[in-house]
Amino acid sequence: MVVLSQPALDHFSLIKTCTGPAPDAASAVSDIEIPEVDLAAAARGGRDDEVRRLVRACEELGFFKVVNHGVGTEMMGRVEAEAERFFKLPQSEKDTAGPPNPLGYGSKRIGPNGDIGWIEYLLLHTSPDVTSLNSLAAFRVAPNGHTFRTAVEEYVKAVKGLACEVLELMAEGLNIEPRDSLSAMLRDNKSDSLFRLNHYPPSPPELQLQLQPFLGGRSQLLGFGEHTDPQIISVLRSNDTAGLQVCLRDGTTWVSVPPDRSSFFINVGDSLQVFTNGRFRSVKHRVFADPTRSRVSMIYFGGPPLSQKIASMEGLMEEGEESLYKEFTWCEYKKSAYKSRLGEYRLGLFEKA
Ligand code: GA4
Repeated sequence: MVVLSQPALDHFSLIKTCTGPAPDAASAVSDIEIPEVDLAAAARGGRDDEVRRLVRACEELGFFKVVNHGVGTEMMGRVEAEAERFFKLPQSEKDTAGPPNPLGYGSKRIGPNGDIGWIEYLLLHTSPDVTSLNSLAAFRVAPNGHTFRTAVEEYVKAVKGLACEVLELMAEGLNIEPRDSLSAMLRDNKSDSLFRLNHYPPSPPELQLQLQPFLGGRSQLLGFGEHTDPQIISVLRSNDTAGLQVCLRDGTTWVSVPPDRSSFFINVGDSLQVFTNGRFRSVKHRVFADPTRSRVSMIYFGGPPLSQKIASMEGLMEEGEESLYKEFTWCEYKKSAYKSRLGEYRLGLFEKA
């Protein structure tokens, strides 16, 4: 029998939290197809079909996959490779780029309110004026700091362009004028957008053995607990390791998302739910770590400037339709999000009675 020392026991009680909900609390189903939007087809003449597909996906699931997007796979690979090199560094070196407050390097602790996951990550701001400040530590520690930083900058630029293209298709589908009403918030120099690199290490067999009583027959640790993203839109790309699950509108059925390293996955965020007065759904999602393989994901969170008013957009309200939400700014929502636990329904505080 393995006897755990005191630091190992502390570590163990922390990790016990990563066992997540009992497997029977919510059933994961994998036979539902993730909707797909083809950007090349949209550019070629199949625009109306793709726009319709996109709107339906945002209404029904708040999540879809984008294929034929034109972002170079080499560029994606470069960020992934540099991120892997960073995450392979000794813990003591990585720790000099943290703890996240909320930006920087983090391990196991997610956000400021006690959420734990089987994960380590780098969280960076993407605005031109602040990137240099908060990203410096991580890029200084990284073996190939300059290359890493350049790869991230190139990638973020490309993926921001993609997010804007998608937001413009959404505006078209919703008949919002002008077409750049949503994308302009990301293009704004003051846009409060983030970039996150996540590494979900495989869960070691010894640990799994110790955690068996808490895993309830499941072989996976919870990497990132269920939550919705507070921003407007999130653009995710991962390596070939599975783990991401999205929740259907019923709030209890989970769908496993088959990984696809050459495509992007789009999440509708809370702010977009409000802009569309609830028509588009902010999608609840979570990630399980794989027992044997590392998962690396990179996510761009497109957010508005801090002073931006988040309210239902005039153009898409039907006659007599009332706004479901009170008025608030992105700054107010962000502050409130950072006071919440990961899995909370954060928009609840801003709903009209
Ligand atoms: C979820 C989406 C993004 O990853 C994130 C997360 C943030 C963090 O990890 O610091 C939060 C989480 C996210 C929502 C509620 C708060 C803030 C952790 C947490 C408990 C970077 C974001 O913007 O909000």
